[in-house]
Amino acid sequence: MLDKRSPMPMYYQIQEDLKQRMDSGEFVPGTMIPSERELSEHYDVSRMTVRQAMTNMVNDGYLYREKGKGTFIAEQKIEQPLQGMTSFTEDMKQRGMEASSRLISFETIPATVEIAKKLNLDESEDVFRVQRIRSADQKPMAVETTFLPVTLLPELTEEIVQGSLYQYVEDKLGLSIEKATQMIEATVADDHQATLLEVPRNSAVLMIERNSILTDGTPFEVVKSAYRADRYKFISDIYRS
Ligand code: 16G
Repeated sequence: MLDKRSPMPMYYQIQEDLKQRMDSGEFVPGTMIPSERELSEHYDVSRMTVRQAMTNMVNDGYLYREKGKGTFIAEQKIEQPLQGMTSFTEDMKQRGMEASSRLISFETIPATVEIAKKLNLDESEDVFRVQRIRSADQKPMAVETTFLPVTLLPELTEEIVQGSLYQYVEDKLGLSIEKATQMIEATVADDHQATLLEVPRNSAVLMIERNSILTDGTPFEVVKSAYRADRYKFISDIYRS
């Protein structure tokens, strides 16, 4: 089973074996994995070694523990490429998942100094502030707070933002979205975010801010999103030129 002469540590080989069994479909999300004792017998290693492998896999989000019950296979994380400027609706569709939005708030507010600067507006000019929970197959993935200039999208309604914002901007308004600057930061969910994302308070979340502009250079959105770190990982190809 494990190669005891390999320079790869035993715990690492166990992790790889368990991941392979997850990929092959032997262990589906929600399945309880065998106990530490059973695994140590199965792999013929100490319980300490099994524990090390389990702890690493819990920390990496492959497994989760439930107090008094056991250790279970977690949902595989969504791998989100960082290259293309796609919308949440498009991302989910591409994966064969159904995107949905639950509107938390929709209001018109005077732009703060920060938002005015980013949207190239005068201070106190009106902006829409839209807060949505973005879900994939009915499971919450992110809480998204979007700021949009009222002058650019004067007819925006609550109904529109329950569908795809990018589809509305491009297909209905005929505007052309060019690019965005995106920042990713690690934080923990505050009480409000934790409730909306259905995770325990202080769970890891990835805060992503996207500042987007149209082809004529007009900034059209500032979006601050909190993504569940247990459900998402971001990948990019990089080149050494
Ligand atoms: C993504 C974008 C967000 C954009 C939204 C539009 C990130 C971090 N954010 O969630 O900036 O407003 O897509 O999605 O990728 P929609 O067209 O489905 O409303």
